[in-house]
Amino acid sequence: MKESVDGRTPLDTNRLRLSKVKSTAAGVPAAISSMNHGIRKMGVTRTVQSLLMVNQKHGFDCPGCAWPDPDHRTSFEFCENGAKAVADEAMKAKVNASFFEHHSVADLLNQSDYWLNSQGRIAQPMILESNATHYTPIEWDDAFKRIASSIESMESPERGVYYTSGRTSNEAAFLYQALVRALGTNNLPDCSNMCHESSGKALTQTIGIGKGTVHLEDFNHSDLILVIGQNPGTNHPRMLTALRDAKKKGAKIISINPLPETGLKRFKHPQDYMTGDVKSTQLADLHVPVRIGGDAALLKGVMKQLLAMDAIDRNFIASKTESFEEFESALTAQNWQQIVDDSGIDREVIHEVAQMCADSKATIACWAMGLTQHKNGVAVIQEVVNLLLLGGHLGRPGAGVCPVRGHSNVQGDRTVGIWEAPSESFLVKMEQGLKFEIPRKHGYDVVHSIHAMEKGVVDVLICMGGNFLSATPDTPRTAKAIQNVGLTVQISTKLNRSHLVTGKTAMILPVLGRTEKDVQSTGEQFVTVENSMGVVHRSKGNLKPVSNGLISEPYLVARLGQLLCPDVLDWISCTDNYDAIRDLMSTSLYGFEHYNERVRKPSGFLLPNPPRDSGQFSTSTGKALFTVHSLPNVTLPQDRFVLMTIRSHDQYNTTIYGLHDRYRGVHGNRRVLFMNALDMSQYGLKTRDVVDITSHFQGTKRHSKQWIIVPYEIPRKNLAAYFPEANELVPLESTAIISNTPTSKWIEVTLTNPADSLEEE
Ligand SMILES: Nc1nc2c(c(=O)[nH]1)N[C@H]1C(S)=C(S)[C@@H](COP(=O)(O)OP(=O)(O)OC[C@H]3O[C@@H](n4cnc5c(=O)[nH]c(N)nc54)[C@H](O)[C@@H]3O)O[C@H]1N2
Ligand SMILES: Nc1nc2c(c(=O)[nH]1)N[C@H]1C(S)=C(S)[C@@H](COP(=O)(O)OP(=O)(O)OC[C@H]3O[C@@H](n4cnc5c(=O)[nH]c(N)nc54)[C@H](O)[C@@H]3O)O[C@H]1N2
Ligand SMILES: [Mo]
Repeated sequence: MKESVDGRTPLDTNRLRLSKVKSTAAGVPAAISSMNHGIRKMGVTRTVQSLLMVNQKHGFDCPGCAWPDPDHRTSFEFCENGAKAVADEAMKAKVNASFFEHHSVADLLNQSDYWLNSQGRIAQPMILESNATHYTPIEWDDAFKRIASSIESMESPERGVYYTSGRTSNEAAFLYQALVRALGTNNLPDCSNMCHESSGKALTQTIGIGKGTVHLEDFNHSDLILVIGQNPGTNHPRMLTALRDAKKKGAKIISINPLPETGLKRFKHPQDYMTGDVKSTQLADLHVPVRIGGDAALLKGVMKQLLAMDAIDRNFIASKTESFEEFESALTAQNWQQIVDDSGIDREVIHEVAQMCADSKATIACWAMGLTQHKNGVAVIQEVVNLLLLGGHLGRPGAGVCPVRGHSNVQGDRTVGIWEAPSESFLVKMEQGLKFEIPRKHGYDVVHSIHAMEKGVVDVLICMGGNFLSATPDTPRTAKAIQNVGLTVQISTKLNRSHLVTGKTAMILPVLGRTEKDVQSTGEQFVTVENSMGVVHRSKGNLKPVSNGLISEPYLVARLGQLLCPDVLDWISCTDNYDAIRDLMSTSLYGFEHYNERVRKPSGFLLPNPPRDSGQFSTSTGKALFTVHSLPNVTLPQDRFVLMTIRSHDQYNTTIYGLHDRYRGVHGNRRVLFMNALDMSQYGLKTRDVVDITSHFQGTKRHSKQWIIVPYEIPRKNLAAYFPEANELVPLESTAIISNTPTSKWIEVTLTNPADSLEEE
């Protein structure tokens, strides 16, 4: 079992090719790569048809990431990796009854994640009966009846768990949470629990809203942009355009990252070649190679220096914030040596950062998983808030916090109710709209759900998208936990490992993707999504669905609702015309008044955001809060390293598009372990040596075999490997304080070479 749950690619060291790390992102290779992916997977016509509609006002929202669209759009409003996401969704539907007839689940488990995804779209609903070796077809009606009867026979509603991944539209997510709450539980874990949960928690406590406060236009008015723990060249390529434009208007950029990520060095917009402009733009003015987990120390250093220089906005602090005195005295007591040791950054560089902060009248701080997936994820983000508060950089044009979201609608899903720990005021409003009583007890998040499955107290797991098994930590253990569940249902577009490691009975229910036409009884529908900056807008697919066997996510939820709780909503007429769902959202959600009307504006509308709109903070005192946190313990025992799990350029989370990581110069193999060359020489390791990794957490060990060493510019004692292959090393109990996010960027490990470990056994 252990060998087959981790999605490994075959360890063939000969297939690994190493090339020079790229210094410029995008450019011609990116344009070629996106066209090639498209044409190979969906043919020329669909490539042109689909790519010209990505992120257009009347087109569909790119399923790639949550980066917003500019008001004045070109006809190429997509990036290389967005194009890959589109091509991947628009692939032919070949995963059908005959596919499953030819491949048993056991056979499929021996295939890599890359192979599974490349088989094409799932064409029809399938069921894996208890003890069966193969999936067999099931009619939609029967599938709904079987699910409803499993849910109805549960002893209590809490024995059902309902996961959501962040591609789900607002309409589908809203109906889904209504159904789950009507069933009597708040068990609504989502991918956000593993992603920006730390950001939401950190910001709600300090500035009164769990979202970013900047708009795309702010980038054009900023003096300084900090990009912390984020790799936009790969994960948010369109952000590079915003950074380039900001640069042209005079902004400075600082990148804070253990790795010198290519996208932050130089950037070339592929479109510029058409206008004869061949120059690339240098992006980061300063790269600060902080140690993994060293950001809190670094930020404290910068703030200590700003205090020493008296480069702070005392008016803002006095009128808009509280708890500054406690903050100031704690920072004064913090010693410099620990700051330098823990961050791995010299005082001169810290001064340089502080000077750039002091010179800026408008600073934006962007971040992503490099901050959130740490034990102190919430605290370190609150240090970012402290830094901005010191200079008054909230509620001012060109300034603010910018957590850069991942999945294209992860922020919207939370706004409309995918939330396992909803606030009282949120539920009161929801009850006003839905007109039924909602339970108050908080539900399971992702990690709690796995614990519950492990304990055997979950009968039904339904996943609205995503890949629960591979995205979550501790893979072999999570696999076992899932196998305790009675029925697991995956609502999916593409084949993944969660279809193969299942509950006693399992179903795959295939749905329409973002790019496809959604026709209901009253005609073609559109859905709505919210981007990373709180803009809500329409998304409408234009491609012919890849199979007649597909239904839409909202309709799927409505069919279940009709069977399980027909009295609470008129489920089916809601989905005849999605305007009815949106009318319901208008009365059930704050800020959604006249939703149908406002969302029809070509660029959508902005949700309320008090810090941005009026410089107000909706905290209990109406002021933004300075917070004090002690530094996390980042000292490593001798011979231990810290491992971060990161994304390659050819993947979308657990979906592996290819085996290359072009910018980092790694080709043909994903089982690589990036290591500092000095550490390699200290431990007698050479390039392409193969090692086994053991992670250590509170006396427990987890093992992962066969990783190929690749020398890389990474701080000493720091290592990096790709997610999801490395997830078997992430301990389920190792989570962030308050947000409970798995610490996927801080895994303490030792390395052994396979020959030694054989001797040990
Ligand atoms: N093409 C593509 N686009 C995507 C995704 C994808 O998989 N593929 N995933 C989407 C999703 S869901 C998300 S959440 C985002 C993720 O976007 P990112 O957060 O950019 O993704 P990661 O690869 O996890 O990269 C984290 C970065 O943090 C750095 N880092 C790690 N530890 C630390 C630390 O302790 N301190 C600092 N300062 N830096 C650190 C790493 O070197 C790396 O550059 O991207 C979204 N967009
Ligand atoms: N070690 C480690 N673990 C991590 C991370 C990390 O950095 N390191 N990152 C975490 C983060 S930030 C996130 S967001 C999670 C991601 O966790 P998930 O969101 O659960 O995972 P994805 O890989 O994005 O899900 C891919 C699957 O979604 C389905 N899918 C795609 N589009 C659609 C659609 O339109 N509708 C439906 N119904 N299904 C669709 C396809 O079947 C595809 O196989 O992983 C987390 N796990
Ligand atoms: Mo994410």
